[in-house]
Amino acid sequence: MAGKQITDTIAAIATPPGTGGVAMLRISGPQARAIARVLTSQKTFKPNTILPATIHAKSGTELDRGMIAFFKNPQSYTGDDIIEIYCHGSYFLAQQILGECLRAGARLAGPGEFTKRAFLAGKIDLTQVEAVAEMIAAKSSTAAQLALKHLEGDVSRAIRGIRDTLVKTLAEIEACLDYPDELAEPPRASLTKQIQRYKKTIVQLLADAHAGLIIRDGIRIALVGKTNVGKSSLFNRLAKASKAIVTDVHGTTRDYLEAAITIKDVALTLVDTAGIRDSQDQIEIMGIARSKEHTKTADLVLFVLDATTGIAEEDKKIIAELPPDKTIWIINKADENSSVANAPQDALYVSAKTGQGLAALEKTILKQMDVAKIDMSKHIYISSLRQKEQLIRIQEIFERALNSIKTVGYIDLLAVELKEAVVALGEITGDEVSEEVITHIFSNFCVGK
Ligand SMILES: Nc1nc2c(ncn2[C@@H]2O[C@H](COP(=O)(O)OP(=O)(O)OP(=O)(O)O)[C@@H](O)[C@H]2O)c(=O)[nH]1
Ligand SMILES: [Mg+2]
Repeated sequence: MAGKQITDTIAAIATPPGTGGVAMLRISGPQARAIARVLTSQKTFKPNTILPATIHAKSGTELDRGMIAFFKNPQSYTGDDIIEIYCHGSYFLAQQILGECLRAGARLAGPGEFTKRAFLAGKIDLTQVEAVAEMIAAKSSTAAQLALKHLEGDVSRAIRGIRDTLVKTLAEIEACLDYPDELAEPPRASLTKQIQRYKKTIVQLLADAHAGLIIRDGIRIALVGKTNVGKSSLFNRLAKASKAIVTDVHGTTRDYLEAAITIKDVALTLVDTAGIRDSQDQIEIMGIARSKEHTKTADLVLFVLDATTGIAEEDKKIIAELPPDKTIWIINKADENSSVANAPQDALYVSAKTGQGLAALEKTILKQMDVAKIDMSKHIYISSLRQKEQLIRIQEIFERALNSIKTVGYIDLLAVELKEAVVALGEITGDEVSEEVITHIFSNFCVGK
């Protein structure tokens, strides 16, 4: 896939739409410098140097005074010549300059096309391509840190390590198949050991992928319970904002509200829902239906009880519909009563009013999310569904290979299976990948990256 000759020059605005201090346009390809000469006062360019420049239209009309930078091939992001133009942060102005770039011979870049060129030039592999998208979309500092690990190639190193040795083993096996009389088959015991070791690495990567995906995407946590227990008060506390209306009137919350929050740098979405009770009010009934829907679809349910009422009949009806493996019991208003009969041992006593117990609640949430023990220095947390699915396939291939070793004449079967594993591993890093997969990955990118 790498090493394709690039002949056309692409251009795009790299900064987001809207108004900002500065906007940046990027031009990549053999014509980059020629286009910059047409549109700016700079005629010569020193690599890796930013220079002041007057930016003008092809007609000569001055558009802005900005800066221009040049990155010479192959030491640039894409591997081609790159020109970056920095102008004042009016999106209108940036679009006008982009129009001039196109008039001067550039083509509008597609989504992620700069990164695609970097991949095709062999500058980065496919896991790093995905890491670029992950970095741009990071919703918390932990997510950004994880993306950086992937960008630095921790996934690639692990996968390539397995693939490289597997290629050697495969070569040994194939040599035996070609010269059965001269070469002895590699002993079953050592083959078994090797594949078992690789399988273990894959199983570990899959086990940690759960936490990786949570770090990347966060989870949805719904506050659920009967009316007036303090769901909205807790929601406001955790969101550190007075978003939801709080009153002592039962049925205050009618619709659901969402807040993007972070707990210890892990991003999540908190959902406040309408209190569940028997109601005749048409609007409230619709709100309650939504609460029940959230109970089902949330990744985690915070079931809120009122310490001053204890477990009432209304609570019992809600309890019957709670998903037991993803529910945390919370007894709110613990400032008024710190013991509720028949509550589970692990129920958390909190107070939205005083803040009591909220630190413990945050800790429990992280524990339940499986991210309490994250250690990026020791583990690799894959956070791409594509990579995860591929790993599941590889695990299955290794399982088949381990069974094959036990059969008579195992060597032929093993050659086929190891070949399959080498290809599947190569698909993760992009060493072997179809155009279809590449198109799919880049379709999720933004233009200008
Ligand atoms: N003492 C005490 N009162 C609280 C606490 N949390 C909430 N309240 C009070 O309980 C009442 C109901 O609070 P909300 O947050 O509106 O309760 P809710 O569960 O969202 O109620 P609905 O929206 O009607 O379902 C308000 O008067 C709050 O001030 C708490 O921790 N301690
Ligand atoms: Mg409420």
